[in-house]
Amino acid sequence: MSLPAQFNFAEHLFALNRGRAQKAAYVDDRGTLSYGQLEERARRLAAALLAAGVKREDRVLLLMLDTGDWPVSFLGSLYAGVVPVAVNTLLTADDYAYMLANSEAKGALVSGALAETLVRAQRKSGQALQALFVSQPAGELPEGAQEFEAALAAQPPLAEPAPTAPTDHAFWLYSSGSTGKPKGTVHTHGNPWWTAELYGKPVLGLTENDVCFSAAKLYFAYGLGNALTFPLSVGATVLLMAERPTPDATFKRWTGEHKPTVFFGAPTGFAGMLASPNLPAREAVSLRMCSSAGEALPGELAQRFKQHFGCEIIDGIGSTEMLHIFISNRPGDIRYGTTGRPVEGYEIELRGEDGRPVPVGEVGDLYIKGPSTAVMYWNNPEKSAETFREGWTKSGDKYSRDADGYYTYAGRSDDMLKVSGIYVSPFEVEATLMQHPAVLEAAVIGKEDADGLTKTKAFVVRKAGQQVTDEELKAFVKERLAPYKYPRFIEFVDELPKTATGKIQRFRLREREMP
Ligand code: 3SK
Repeated sequence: MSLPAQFNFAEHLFALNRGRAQKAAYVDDRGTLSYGQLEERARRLAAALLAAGVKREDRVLLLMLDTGDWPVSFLGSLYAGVVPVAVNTLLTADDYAYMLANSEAKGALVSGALAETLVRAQRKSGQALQALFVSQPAGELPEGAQEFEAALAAQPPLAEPAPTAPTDHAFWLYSSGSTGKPKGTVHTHGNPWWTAELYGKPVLGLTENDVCFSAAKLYFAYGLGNALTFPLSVGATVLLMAERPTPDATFKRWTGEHKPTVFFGAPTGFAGMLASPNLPAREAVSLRMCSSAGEALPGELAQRFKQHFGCEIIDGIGSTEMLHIFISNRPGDIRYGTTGRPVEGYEIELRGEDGRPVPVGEVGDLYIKGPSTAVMYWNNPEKSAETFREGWTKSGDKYSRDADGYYTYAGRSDDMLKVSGIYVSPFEVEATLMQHPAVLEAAVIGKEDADGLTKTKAFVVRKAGQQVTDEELKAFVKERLAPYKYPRFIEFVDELPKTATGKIQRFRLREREMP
């Protein structure tokens, strides 16, 4: 398998689907976008970016809810050789200010509902934007902005794709770490193609008859593969949902007019759905397969799901750095409670503290080698060198492998927590709790719930004579950080366990929480 010297991923997808111009590529809450419309709109968007003064290789922030305008923006940027920086829609103006400055974005593509936050971020960052396109504006347009539809209508479709190479920068996603700022993870035009060839087609076996629906949004590497790269690589149809993937919102799509055949979720979501009184009957849905990633899927959960729907959940692990899944179970070959076996085309090593591979059955640090690896973290040589080592990528997860080659998750190597499939830094939450005037100290750990899924728990020491409730502290964190980062449980304690040198012993708090 190899790619030609000139390869533009957007043009590759458009060319593949030119025979399906009338077929639905995307169905969102507003209507249907056919393959023909997707290409035309994306090429108009490409022309509009260039006309506004954005140049090839410039970055543009893509801050949009999951609607048809998201793939138009992403593919249109790629077509023009402009590099979209796809960002999480749940973050704060401070987060976006950092991302605008770090990426030196020359433009932004934003949903109306998020435009006000973006404008605040732009002011904070001082980053000048040549193009600001607002999709579905909620009110008056910000100064200098164009309405998305008007920007598209004003330009004919760009005639030719940028003559990019497979190794040219195509797009960024941000990856978070336990300390420091998020890292701009740079992917090439070739990388998404590899994820489709190595995983989307051979492992999931997607075809043009599938209707794909991903609870993980398009700005996540997982969602981007599920709801763009894979379905468009086979000519399938994608259902998009702008709202939060609550059980009821998901059930509405499962049982609606365009019933998905393949659903992509995360364990917390599957647990929530199975616990819901509104869980649809097997006959009401058309699911033939589900995929799970983001956190390890407890085997019992997958079995209960299979009993109810008769449909397997294929658990795997991927990363923003590798772009998609590199170890996975296979349809018809599932070992519950494990993440499965390496996806063909990727090499996996588990290394001990001495850097050598560990024997079968022992836990080691997970390293991956494969053709979809990110080029680097932008402008961050130190973190790039820590993660991308001589062709191998350190994932930050610990795993063991059994004699049959199946891999089982054994926790994180760093302090990051994964809550509902999204990374949360305990240090960031602790630092925010300590900004509260009544808080002296705080320590945040992961705590397993009854389904075996990780939730955040904060231990808080109040200042002498000060009062504050757990609900007040939750609200305080929600106001200052992305709302999903707030601690689900708070326990007030008199003191935190510490070493002789005053370091908090989080492991003692974790031990206390063990059943
Ligand atoms: O969380 C995962 O396992 C994952 C899967 C696919 C792509 C990206 C990620 C982080």
